[in-house]
Amino acid sequence: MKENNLKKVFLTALMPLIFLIDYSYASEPLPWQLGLQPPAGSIATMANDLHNLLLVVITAISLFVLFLLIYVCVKFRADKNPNPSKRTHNSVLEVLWTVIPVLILVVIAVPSFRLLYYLDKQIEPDMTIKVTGVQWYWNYEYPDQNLGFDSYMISDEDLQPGQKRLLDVDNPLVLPEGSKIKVLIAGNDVLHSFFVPSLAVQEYSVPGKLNEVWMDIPKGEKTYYGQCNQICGINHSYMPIVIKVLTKENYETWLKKARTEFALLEPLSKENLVLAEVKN
Ligand SMILES: [Cu+2]
Repeated sequence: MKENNLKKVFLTALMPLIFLIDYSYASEPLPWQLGLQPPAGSIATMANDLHNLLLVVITAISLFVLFLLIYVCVKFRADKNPNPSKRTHNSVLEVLWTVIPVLILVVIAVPSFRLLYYLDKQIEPDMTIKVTGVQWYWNYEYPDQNLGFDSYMISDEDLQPGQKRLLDVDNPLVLPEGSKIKVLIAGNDVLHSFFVPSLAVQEYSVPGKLNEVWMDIPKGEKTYYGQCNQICGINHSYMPIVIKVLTKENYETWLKKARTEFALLEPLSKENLVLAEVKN
């Protein structure tokens, strides 16, 4: 009995370690997860670095303000200061508390703008994908291949062993590894949002408007999970995003199969693509 308890304590103590091990490979949210999902690709790496910098800055500022408050409460408490000071200003202090925050903002602004312009820059894409948000699923189109399909979440009753509840879908978006993907995002009915945290990609899907973003897909076969993150109605939480990244060879094999399975009857309207060109 005692031994059993010891075993339990030992295993419980090991639990965080198990999460840590799992965490390093994850591209989806995990129980008890702390921090962001591990970054994949250049965009996510830059976003992660900025997040880590901000975390240091905000922690230092919070601790400093907390220290000042405690210091003031203790040093200038009423029973120690029967005749309170009548001082109204101190020039040196006023200059300091203006200049130092400005310097902090400049330090934050540099990597922040760098990331913003990196996201906005015109890339030479390896391929283009069109994503349409629909109540409540995603539609993916490959304009260059003239194929397209819907991607629905797998409901609880159809879930196979190993599939992730509320995250896995019937037809994931399949992409080749080590590629830059231009993503055109449209909306069919209401606002949705295409959000894949581990790739640091988020763009609104707006009816009547074509948004554009790009994804930097790193090398290696992996599945990235995301979700619609714009409240879009009753089944908002049931339209996950799954991006399955394959090696170039496996992607070609998939493409061959997809061409017969998901071929569009008529060529995809070039209207949207022309729109995107005009925007550029
Ligand atoms: Cu949605």
